[in-house]
Amino acid sequence: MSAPLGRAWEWPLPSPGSGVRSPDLPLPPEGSRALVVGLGASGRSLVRFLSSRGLRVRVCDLRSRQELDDVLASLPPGSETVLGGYDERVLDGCAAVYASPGVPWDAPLLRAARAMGAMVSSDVDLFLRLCPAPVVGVTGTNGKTTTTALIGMVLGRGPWPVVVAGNIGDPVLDHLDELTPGHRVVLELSSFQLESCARPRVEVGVVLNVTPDHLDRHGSMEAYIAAKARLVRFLEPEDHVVLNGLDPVCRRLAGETRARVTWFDRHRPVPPMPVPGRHNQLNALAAAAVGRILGLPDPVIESAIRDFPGVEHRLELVAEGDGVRWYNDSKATNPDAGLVGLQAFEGTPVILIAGGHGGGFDLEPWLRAIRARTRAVVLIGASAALLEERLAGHPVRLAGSIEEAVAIAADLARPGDVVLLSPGYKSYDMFASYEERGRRFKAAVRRRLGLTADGSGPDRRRDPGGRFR
Ligand code: UMA
Repeated sequence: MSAPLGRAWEWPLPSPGSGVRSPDLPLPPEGSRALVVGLGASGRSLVRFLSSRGLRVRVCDLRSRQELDDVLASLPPGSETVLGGYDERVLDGCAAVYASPGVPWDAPLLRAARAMGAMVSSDVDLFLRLCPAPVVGVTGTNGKTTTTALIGMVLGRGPWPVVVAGNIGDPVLDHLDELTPGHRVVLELSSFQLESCARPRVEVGVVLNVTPDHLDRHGSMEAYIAAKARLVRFLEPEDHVVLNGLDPVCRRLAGETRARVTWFDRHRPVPPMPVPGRHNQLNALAAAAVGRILGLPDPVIESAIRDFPGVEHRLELVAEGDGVRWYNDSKATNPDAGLVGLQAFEGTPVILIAGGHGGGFDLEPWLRAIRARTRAVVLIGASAALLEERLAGHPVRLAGSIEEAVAIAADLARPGDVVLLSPGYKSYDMFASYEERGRRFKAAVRRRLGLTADGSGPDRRRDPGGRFR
């Protein structure tokens, strides 16, 4: 059965009748013991889901009991915990093992589990097998969160209830019980999540771009591309793949799928994207292409995109004060993302706050843009010394914290400038996540400008001179 364009409500279900995508469900019988590896957002959601299905759940994590203190209280009663590290003994008696995305898919523990015949799966693997609704899966090195949110917004104007989840920060299994065949699901899928799915089949697979990232985890660019390619390889001829014709890896992926290919860069009319940057224009084109595949009329798609408020930590306008606009682009966790962040401010002088954890990248294109487009750079984090050396001759200042970086940037900025946090590196050297980095930046900016913590207005505890009463 194929899905005729324009007849979205007749879009076929993955496995008509059964509501289940795959009969070989990696769930052991009720009463069996299952191990969850990692007690982050996905791990907690796995523990809740597996317990609700009658499994006896053990969860292990490298982090200590003290570090996980607030999380432990929320676990279902009877959950067994092994914290502060683990070895193969945690596998004792386990029929299945479910890994969090941050756990390498070839980790020794998972290899040992496979060798002893246990099922090894993940939250996204389980979800894709059980989800009764059609799924739009979105991947790409950069832009996937914005595009996932945009597609959610566009599909939200259709006749279906829409659920948006996945790498965007909302674990998939938390939504399973609310889904019906009438829903439409939009999932942001990382290379880690795609790698952990036996057959990641979705009804529409979107690949935005593939440039080097997470190479420390995947080992090589080819392995990283292979993980991304899983989103198109398992699709059937009645499915759709939405690809970027401007991206060489995407062009290659077109030859690796049986699904129908739509080149989103060619989508017309160009939708009215309100968030700055050429890359965001491409994200909007991808969302519009998906909207049309599902049968929505162009004016409906355009009005949804026009109303898009943007996504936190992605070129998010934090505040404007003394003629200076402050942007939080903390999600720019690699130099390619740093480059597109800078390119969004063509013709505007930028004070850039950059640096963090990571390595092995080709920095040169980003550094060229930094030299050409910024008036000064404030460097933070583990990469500061390297970046300072590579930017020799360009105005550079060093800061020991994000708060200090904001203070230095405020001194350097002149009316008409943009101050942009777009680090080009991961956050783990100074913060728990890029979200924490972005929130600390926003808080520091708002304090500096005398705004309330949520930025909604002036902080009435301050006098006009900006000092606390
Ligand atoms: N841990 C272990 N052993 C390991 C590795 C990790 O015990 O070998 C433990 C850590 O100590 C920690 C927990 O596992 O307590 C963290 O698990 P996790 O890293 O899988 O993180 P979660 O909180 O479960 O969040 C994951 C995604 N994180 C990663 O892929 C690293 C989140 O994407 C996602 O939003 C969430 O699931 C819900 O689906 C974040 C991300 O950075 C945003 N993604 C990367 C990206 O976008 O580039 C891929």
